[in-house]
Amino acid sequence: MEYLNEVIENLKAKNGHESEFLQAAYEVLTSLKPVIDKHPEFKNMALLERITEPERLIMFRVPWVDDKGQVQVNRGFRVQFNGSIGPYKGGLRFHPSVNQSIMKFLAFEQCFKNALTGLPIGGGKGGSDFNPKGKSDMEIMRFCQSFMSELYKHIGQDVDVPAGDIGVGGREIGYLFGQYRKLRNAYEAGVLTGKGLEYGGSLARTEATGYGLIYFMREMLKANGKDLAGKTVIISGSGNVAIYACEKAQQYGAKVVAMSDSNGCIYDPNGIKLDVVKQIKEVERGRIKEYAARVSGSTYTEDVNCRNIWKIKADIALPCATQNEINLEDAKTLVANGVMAVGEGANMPTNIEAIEYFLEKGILLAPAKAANAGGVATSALEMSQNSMRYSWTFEEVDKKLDGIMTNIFKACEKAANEYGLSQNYVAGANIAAFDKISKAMIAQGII
Ligand code: NDP
Ligand code: 2IT
Repeated sequence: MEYLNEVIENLKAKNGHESEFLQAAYEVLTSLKPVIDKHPEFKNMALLERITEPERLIMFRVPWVDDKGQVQVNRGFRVQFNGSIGPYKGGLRFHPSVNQSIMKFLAFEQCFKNALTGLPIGGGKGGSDFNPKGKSDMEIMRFCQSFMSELYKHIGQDVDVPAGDIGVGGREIGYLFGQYRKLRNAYEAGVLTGKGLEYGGSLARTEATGYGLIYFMREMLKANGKDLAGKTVIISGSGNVAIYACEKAQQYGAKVVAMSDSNGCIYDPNGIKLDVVKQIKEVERGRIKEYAARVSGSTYTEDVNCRNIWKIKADIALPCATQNEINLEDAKTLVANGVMAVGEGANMPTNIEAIEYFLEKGILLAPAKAANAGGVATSALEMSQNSMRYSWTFEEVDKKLDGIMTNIFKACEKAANEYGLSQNYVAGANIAAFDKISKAMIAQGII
């Protein structure tokens, strides 16, 4: 314990201003306590110091010209956190809140998530404080081209493979890939994932994170004698993860009654009409508010912090928007309203106090790095298909995804049980992932 405390204190001293990164590291490190206690040799290897320090962090200027001819400057990042089990792999986030702390927390989490997939991918993350909202297509394209003009020096299909995240979807990946191809003068399809189906993308990658979340939830519920059929579900966000989590939950017979965006949330007691949400979000790039105007019987509540959604009574809550969207107060409201399971589609959506509260109350909590790993796992399947110059059918990819999510659940359950922490899948995920990364790092020496 002494070593663990020492590492945590040093991390705080070194990264005092990086609250999200410290939060992610603290959650992982504290849950590794029983493992560290069993391995005093880790201290001499400075294993925990190395696992919490990125191998490389790149920060760069992204200048671009807007539609009015005005020059704009944003900040770009790529954090290459741990490459011991494969090329760095992780998404790009375009959101005004992006900073070094958020990039480092996401890259750190990604290492553990990617280890859980069982596929050969290391952990990284990148992005920019660029705000895509309200920008024209041409502005998005010019920004992506400028971003890639620097990023291309640091990535490659065997080096580092970015993909999408908040604010980066199929359109952005297309512009980024085009610029990479032009600069490299080579068709290296495996350098980015989440590509369009016409140029090397994988079937089911769009659906993968949301579907994977529900496959994980299905397994977690099954292990505890429950299932999804007939359950009432609330889902925060209405982006890529939220939409496909909703689709799969509905296929399993659950009733999704609420979704949201950063302006507010919709409530539809008759069950969300997903085709309407898809039209608003995927086609029109509009606001979720529109839903209430189009579907009778539904209501919309304006809410800047997006917390109102957690006041709606449900059996299952799926936070699929952003980090720290569930705090202790939200957790108490959810539990008081009878929630029985929480599935993290977003990265680190539940803060530390809320996690502790859920676990204390016996709520089944599916932790992000396990439950949302279906996206990156399918990205790795996209890389495999690119290497083979071949593509699998939707059913083939979806079946592999289902198998991967089932295995991830089993690995979390097994690791938790091994340390007498049954039903604590948060600790189980951290321990199972650490086991793989630490072994790979030790085998490769002090690097
Ligand atoms: P999208 O950009 O497609 O959608 C994001 C959704 O969350 C939007 O509805 C957005 O609302 C809302 N949102 C974003 N930021 C905030 C905020 N600060 N406050 C309130 N609402 C917010 O992103 P994804 O669906 O891809 O990502 C959602 C989450 O899932 C993120 O945490 C991401 O890291 C995680 N994730 C994504 C994966 C993927 O494959 N895409 C894989 C694994 C995890 P608005 O439009 O109003 O901003
Ligand atoms: O957080 C994540 O796992 C992602 N945004 C997906 C990363 C990827 O490389 O597909």
